[in-house]
Amino acid sequence: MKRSFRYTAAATTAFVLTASAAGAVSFSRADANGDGVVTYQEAKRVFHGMSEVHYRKADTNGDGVVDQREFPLLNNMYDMLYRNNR
Ligand SMILES: [Ca+2]
Ligand SMILES: [Ca+2]
Repeated sequence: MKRSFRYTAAATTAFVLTASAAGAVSFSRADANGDGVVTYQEAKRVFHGMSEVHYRKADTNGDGVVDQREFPLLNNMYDMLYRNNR
């Protein structure tokens, strides 16, 4: 039932809309320990092969971690730089 699953997922995460629709990773999935920020270590687990340089670019306020507001950037970055390069 792939189709109904996709519909439900899209409905629940509709507010995260800035991340591109295809294959976007949810913030809660990326934040493995649930502390509200995604460290580079956590990011690597869901964005396979992402370099730290690119991770840092998504950290727009420069505090060293990616929070929920910055997370769509990380998603988009991964989509643009890694998913299209297959
Ligand atoms: Ca975390
Ligand atoms: Ca940050």
